[in-house]
Amino acid sequence: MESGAATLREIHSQPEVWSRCLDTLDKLDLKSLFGNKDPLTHEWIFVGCGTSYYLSQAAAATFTALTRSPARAVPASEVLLFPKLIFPSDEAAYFPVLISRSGHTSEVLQVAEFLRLRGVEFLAVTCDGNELTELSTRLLKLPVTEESTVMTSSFTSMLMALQYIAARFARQDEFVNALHLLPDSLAKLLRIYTPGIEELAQRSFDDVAFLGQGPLYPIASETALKIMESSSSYAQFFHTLEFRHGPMSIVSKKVLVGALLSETGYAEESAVLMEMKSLGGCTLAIGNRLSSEIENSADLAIELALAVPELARLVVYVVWGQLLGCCLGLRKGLNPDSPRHLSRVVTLVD
Ligand code: F1P
Repeated sequence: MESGAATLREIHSQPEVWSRCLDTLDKLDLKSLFGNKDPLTHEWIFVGCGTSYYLSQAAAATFTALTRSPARAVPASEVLLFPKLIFPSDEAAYFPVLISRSGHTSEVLQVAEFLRLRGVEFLAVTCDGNELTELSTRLLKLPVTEESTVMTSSFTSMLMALQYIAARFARQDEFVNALHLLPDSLAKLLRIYTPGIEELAQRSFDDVAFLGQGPLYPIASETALKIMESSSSYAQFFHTLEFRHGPMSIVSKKVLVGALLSETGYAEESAVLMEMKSLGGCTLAIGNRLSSEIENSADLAIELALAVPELARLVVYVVWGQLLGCCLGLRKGLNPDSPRHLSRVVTLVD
């Protein structure tokens, strides 16, 4: 198979995959998954590794915003190494959500065993299934199959599913309706902006920094990870306004600064991107509505123009970094389908 073919196919398949997942969710008896684990009475703690950890962060932000009950996200390793930091109280009611595309990642399985030994029920969210499906009676398995090592459609589908659930808890049917608009919107945006991403990937960068605030911070993190994984390039991620506090010293014409611009913080966040452009950086702007100054100054500007709530846009923001990482890897003569040093699942031998 041609280098990167599986990864590119899976990135471009997301409109159809999202439609299929939404159909599955519409038919699900969500109550059977959660019973009395209402976010109003239980602290939901999302747990994952790598891409699935950033997914956890975006899911926790969504739950907190929609249900107005604080939710957290932690890497699986933190539960194993510092359990008292994660579960400080013996009396509090926690509801962990373990997220793993493969359902085979050692750290996640070890967390599942840790919880079972303590009688803590949890929800398992997966695509492939494997051992994780045997460890919990509460299971959300999505109809997503990926061949490639890096997670793309599995990331967006599992995040969308968790957003769907949060909206149901919050009784926000208009949010659920908004999610149903995304497959068609993404298909159109991919037709419009794929050439621009492919062109940007022809340039070589010494460093890449992706910026995001609020629920877009985990999306910026995942974007940088996609670029690291798919192209073996150096990429970093920061809260947008934090970039001024030191990291911006890296900016030059060989540095790409990508900003995932929110609606809430647009004025402050776009000012950072304009400053990085004035320092000579190469800039990529992704936002729902872009001002003319950003449109005219950015090396590539992607305007999503989605008529959906801000939180429902998260999965569309990440697609451009998935594509850019894959195109950068191909331009470097690598094969993003099997990235250097990486395996599809991280298994730790005892
Ligand atoms: C988690 C993970 C991915 C990473 C790579 C190896 O997998 O670390 O985040 O991109 O694919 O596995 P999973 O637990 O979600 O299967």
